[in-house]
Order: sequence, then C-alpha cells, then structure tokens
Amino acid sequence: MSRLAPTRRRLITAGAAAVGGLFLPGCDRLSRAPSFRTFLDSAEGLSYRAQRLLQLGQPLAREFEPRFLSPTFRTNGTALPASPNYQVMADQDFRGWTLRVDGQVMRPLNLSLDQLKAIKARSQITRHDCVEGWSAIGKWTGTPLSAVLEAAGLKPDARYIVFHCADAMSDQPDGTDFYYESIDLIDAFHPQTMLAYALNDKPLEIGHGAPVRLRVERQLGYKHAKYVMRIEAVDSFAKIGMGKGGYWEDQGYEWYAGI
Ligand SMILES: Nc1nc2c(c(=O)[nH]1)N[C@H]1C(S)=C(S)[C@@H](COP(=O)(O)O)O[C@H]1N2
Ligand SMILES: [Mo]
Repeated sequence: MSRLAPTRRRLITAGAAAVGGLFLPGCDRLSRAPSFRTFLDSAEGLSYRAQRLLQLGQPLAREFEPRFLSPTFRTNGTALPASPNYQVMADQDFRGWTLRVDGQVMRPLNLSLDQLKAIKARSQITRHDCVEGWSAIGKWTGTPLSAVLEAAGLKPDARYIVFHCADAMSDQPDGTDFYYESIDLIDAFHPQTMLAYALNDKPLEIGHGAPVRLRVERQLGYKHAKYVMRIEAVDSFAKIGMGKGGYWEDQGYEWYAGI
C-alpha cells in the first residue's frame, strides 16, 4: 500500500471522529448521545461508519431542474395494499387516515393528512435509484420528517426511526409481516428527508404510496417506505420484524447500502 493511502482502519477512525463532530441542524446533540457513540464505536457499525464518512463530503442529494423530470415514474413493489382497512381509507380519499407517531417520544401524535401538511412543506426534484436497476427523477412535496419528530419530541434513548407500512408482504392481507423500514437519526433529521404526499405536483397515487411515503434521498429505493401508517422512535430494531431493520434487510439487503 502506498504511504499516502490511508489504511482502511485509519479512514474509518477518521470517519467516526468526523461523524462525532457532526453539524446537522436540529440534531447537534445526536453525536453526544451515549447510545449513538457506542454504536459508532462498535464493530457492527463498521460499514455504516464508512458510508457516513463518504457522505460527509456531499451532505445533500443532488436536486434537478424541472426539465430533467422523467416522463414516467414507474412503481415498484406493492402497487395496491391488499388490506381491507387500507382499501376503505383509499375509497374515502384517506380522510380517515392518521399518522401515528409513537415509541421513544415525549408527545405521541395522531396526525390527519391536513394536520401533517400544516406543519411545514418542502419540494425537491431528485433521482430515485432502485437496486433492480432503474432510476427516475421526480418532484416530491412533503413535510420534513425533522419537523414531525420535533413536534413529538424524541426521548434521549431514541436511536432509530421505524416506518410501519400498510402493505402486508404475505398472502394474508392483515397479517403481521407488513413492509417496514428504519433509518438512523442522521437521515431522520436530514433536510431532504420528508413524508411526501405529492409527486410531480399531484397527490400521491396509490401505486407510489398514498397517502404518504418516505423520501430519504441519499438512500436506495427500498428505504423509501410507501403507505406509511406509523412512525416509531426506538432504541433498537432487534425485535421488529426479523430484526434487521427492514423488510428487505430481513431478506438479506444491507440496512445501509448507500449509493
Ligand atoms: N410499503 C412499501 N414501500 C416500498 C416498497 C414496497 O413494496 N412496499 N418497495 C420499495 C422499493 S424496492 C422501491 S424501488 C420503491 C418504489 O417506489 P415507487 O413505487 O414509488 O416507484 O418503494 C419502496 N418502498
Ligand atoms: Mo427498489
């Protein structure tokens, strides 16, 4: 190895130190939270730290001008949740839908779509990358997740945010294996991370996750949970699903693969 090339170990240590000194608005206390430090220092945090190091140089996902919008934005995975509960809500234009925010929060919330929209809004034109080998550029409008989490107030033990979805992945539509995903607090408070309710200035279609889906722009497609019903702040996701942090993670995908 050349003398100039830092060793993997040194790079990773530098990454941990850099993440430790993080600067993100709304979560400057994050790096000092003891549980987060322990995770960063542990062996299981290794590829996670390496990915975070890479992202320090480019904190925002690229945003595009409208002329780059894809003429069509395909759907992938569930296109219509089979659950009768979901279909009743869809038939009523999601007037009966509420977003539950609970777990390690000071103030659990039940937000209607209108209440969610009233908190704050942001739009961004970004590129979605699916591991199956397709990409599409779309304009997303939604409520920054940070604003929702600030309204609920995270308790000191909160380490991850879990998104519980309306679509069951087995044949039983109201079974227990609903699609779910989880992200760390760096992504949760990232300025482009949002609960999106519109795509290309139109209310989100059912195929794209109506009424609300996650956009977590620096991550791969499967982390962008559609049909979000409940947001749970947790100190560990070991007991959720099969314990790997998401439906696809439980099938072997990386929790944080990066792009
Ligand atoms: N609830 C839920 N969310 C999901 C999925 C799913 O099947 N169910 N598929 C994921 C995958 S693999 C991708 S690429 C995107 C696709 O989003 P789109 O259908 O809006 O293109 O949603 C992600 N979120
Ligand atoms: Mo995907």
